[in-house]
Amino acid sequence: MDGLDDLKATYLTAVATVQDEAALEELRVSALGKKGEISALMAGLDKMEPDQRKAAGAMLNVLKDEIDAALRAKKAGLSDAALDARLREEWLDVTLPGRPRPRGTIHPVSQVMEELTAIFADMGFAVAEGPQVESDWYNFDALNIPPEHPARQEHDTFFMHRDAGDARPPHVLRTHTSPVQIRAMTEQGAPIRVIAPGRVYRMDMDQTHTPMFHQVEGLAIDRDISMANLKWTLEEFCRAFFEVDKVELRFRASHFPFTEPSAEVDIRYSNVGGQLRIGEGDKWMEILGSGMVHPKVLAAAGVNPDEWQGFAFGMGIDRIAMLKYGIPDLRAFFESDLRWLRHYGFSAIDMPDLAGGLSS
Ligand code: 2NM
Repeated sequence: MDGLDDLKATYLTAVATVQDEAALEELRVSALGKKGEISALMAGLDKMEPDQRKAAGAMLNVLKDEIDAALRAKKAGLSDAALDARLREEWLDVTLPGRPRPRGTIHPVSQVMEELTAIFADMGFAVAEGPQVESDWYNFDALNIPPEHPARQEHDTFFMHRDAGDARPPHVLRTHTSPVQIRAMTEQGAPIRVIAPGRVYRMDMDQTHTPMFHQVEGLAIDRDISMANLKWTLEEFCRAFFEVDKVELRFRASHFPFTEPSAEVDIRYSNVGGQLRIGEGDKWMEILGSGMVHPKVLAAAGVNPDEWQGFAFGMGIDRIAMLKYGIPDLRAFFESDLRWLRHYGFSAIDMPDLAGGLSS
């Protein structure tokens, strides 16, 4: 076996001068890989006489071990050097000040909308949306409120402009989100379970009313939905929303054009030194309106009232936000006062969900 010393010298020199791990790997393959130089020599042992083979085999093994050891040592050296280089490059000054929290906050109305969406989604309700400028058919007629119905006056409607001589009834700013439910029923048919949260408009402005406010309405239509399902759904919602173990609701017979029978719903609460507590005490507060959807309303939305029935309800979001978060004055909601927003606003980084606690 001539030339082994040369071979050894060549490889050891190459290993010593190689600059990076990729080139080192190439070197390993060309020496010790399956088709490498040393492997080829070892394969040649087969053709030797037994005595020769033994001596040559021993020498080749020594050579192989020496080159292997040199490769490994170099590899360790290169990766140490690479780590040192990274550590020099990727440093972090831990004495720098932390990043400030975002200055903006989530408005209590947005927070409450997210909360109630999470609760109703958990009960199988999808969110439906629709236009804020509505035709009077969707806002009134489809809801069993014909042109001369007194409810049209009670709604204090904002009317859009019509040119003089244009006899068509003007569009309106929607006075409730019910038109969204009519659209959802018309588009999807029955069975259906949706909530419609959003802005609504009525010409009213005092201590407890703003001309724009927020409402959420719910709708569940199937073959045998009853007032019992309505009661359970609303109780379950109130328990989750107000984050109390016990709530008590009281249904009072009432009247809406779009439901029959209709009920206004009160919730039990106490007032201890100005602190309102839901679910205890001897006071009742009206929080929503509800009922079984009127057959005429189902028919207007293309749903056969002989086959389908169900409940609907509506409540004011601003009011339940005030109630839950102890906000005393409704009008401050829409004044964009930064001090108020910082005080009553919510962190933008924790969105409400049922598993994480709604408002924690
Ligand atoms: C309420 C009270 C009772 C209601 C009815 C409907 C619809 F579109 F399905 F007919 N949506 N919401 C409803 C029923 C709203 O708010 C006080």
